[in-house]
Amino acid sequence: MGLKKDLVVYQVYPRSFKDSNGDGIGDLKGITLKLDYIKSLGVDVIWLSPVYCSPNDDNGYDISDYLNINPEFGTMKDMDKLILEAELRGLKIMMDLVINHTSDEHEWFKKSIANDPKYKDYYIWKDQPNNWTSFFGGKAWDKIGDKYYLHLFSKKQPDLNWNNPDVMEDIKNVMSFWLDKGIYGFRCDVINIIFKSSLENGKKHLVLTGKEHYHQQDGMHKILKELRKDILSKYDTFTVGETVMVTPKQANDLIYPEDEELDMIFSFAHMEVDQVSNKWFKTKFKPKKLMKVLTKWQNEVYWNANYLENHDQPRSVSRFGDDQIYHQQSAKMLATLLFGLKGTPYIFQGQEIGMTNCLFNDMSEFQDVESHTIYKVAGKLGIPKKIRFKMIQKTSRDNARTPMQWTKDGGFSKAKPWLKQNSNTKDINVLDQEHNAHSILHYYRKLIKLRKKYSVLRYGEFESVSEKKFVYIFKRSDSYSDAFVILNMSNRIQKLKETYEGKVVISNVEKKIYDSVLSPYEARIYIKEKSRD
Ligand code: TEU
Ligand code: CA
Repeated sequence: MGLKKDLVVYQVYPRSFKDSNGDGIGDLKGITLKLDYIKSLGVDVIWLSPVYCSPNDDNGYDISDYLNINPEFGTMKDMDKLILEAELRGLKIMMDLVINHTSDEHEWFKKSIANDPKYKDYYIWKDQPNNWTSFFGGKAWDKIGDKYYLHLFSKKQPDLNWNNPDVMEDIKNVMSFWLDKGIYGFRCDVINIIFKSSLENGKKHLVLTGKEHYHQQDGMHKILKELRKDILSKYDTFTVGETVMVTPKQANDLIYPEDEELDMIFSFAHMEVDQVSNKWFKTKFKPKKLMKVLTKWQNEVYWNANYLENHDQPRSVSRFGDDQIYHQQSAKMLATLLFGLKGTPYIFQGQEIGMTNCLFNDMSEFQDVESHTIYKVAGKLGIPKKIRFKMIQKTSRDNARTPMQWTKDGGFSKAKPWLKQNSNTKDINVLDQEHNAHSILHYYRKLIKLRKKYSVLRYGEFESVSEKKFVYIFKRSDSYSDAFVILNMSNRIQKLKETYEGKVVISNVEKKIYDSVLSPYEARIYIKEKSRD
């Protein structure tokens, strides 16, 4: 993977980043307008959530044309311009590749319904449904005419049939088309469930039934190897797979040996530490659980894609920090964690200013198809309205999708945005933080600079030093230096038992002397350079 290990990635959710034409929807020109801002963070790669044509049942994750731009976002010319302008600034662009399913409005699906000989087996059709359930809740099958088709997500997202070699050929063409345009690579959506090895009934689980027939199958490895060999290896590319429910062993199988399948994967284990049986049932966050999972993945996985947020997760400061009294402190502590770990750091838009969950007051304020589906399904299970609404409020993906907070009054759009703007934009926004040297924004910039400066932060081996109830300490080391990352993950003062040598290169609390007392949510990184002879 070589120099790819140096890169820092910034995720843009185009719908909510910047609206350039006043229709309330973020767009490509908006992103181009903000490239200097992205560049100023010090990141190297932009991951764009889908910008292809889509009826937006799942905000672009339901693609109706892989080779064209959603008119709401602009034109192909705007895309070419974005790629060019990014390149001029030394930024690379990675696109979202959604190939488990398409939109039901894709030509392929329309032809499949019409029994067109080439397309009739592009999707997964059955006379009778099996018992599989959808990731968004409810049954995974719907009926058109006298046949049922499989959809592991919404019913407007029919699953492609990866047993059909023509599907493979078409997707290869899609990939080459974008790589030829100068795209750097792909974030591969739910890539470890694309291959269905049988359509038998599955084991019943509380939330998901049937996964043993499509999760992490040998056929998936075969597909990834072929895509790598025939397409990706012809270019200089970067790939990260989104892989659900994987173990460290399964993660390694996808990324090692190098250059056969994916460069790295997003796992979810650390996103499950504050839930009971599934993400809708949250419990009190216990930092120790997070430490344990992170340490395990650091120790066992060859190279991690590290993230605390994305467009599917509630905001990290609201979840693992304190979005009220210790907002700034805890957001910076979490940033230190993200950049302290070994692996590639991913920042989700707004995370760098500590954007928080949003207070939604009514179901009608939510846009996300998953939130609405789960609300209905939970209703059928007899869960009372009030409780269901609370679940959605806390966990809805819309928490991450509210418009980017540029200024005190939003600065995202001249019109009413497609999704409610968080009212705390008056206190949490880019402009204010630009002008404040102590802001979360400046702290992120500083962390990125440090990562570039010290090889130990990029390549250093990881070793967990202490996982106390609230204090996480780990060491990174390479032949030049040792680094100690010290994190108080609580809102109370904590005491350090040991002393640490070296210089405090960054901390979220300014102190004359960094002694054994850790303030609430204090974070420090010590670096001690090794003497060389
Ligand atoms: O997400 C896949 C996924 O399994 C979850 O993260 C999902 O968003 C949800 O939390 C399930 O409970 C990817 C995309 O990131 C997501 O936005 C899409 O909706 C989904 O695939 C389908 O394409
Ligand atoms: Ca717009």
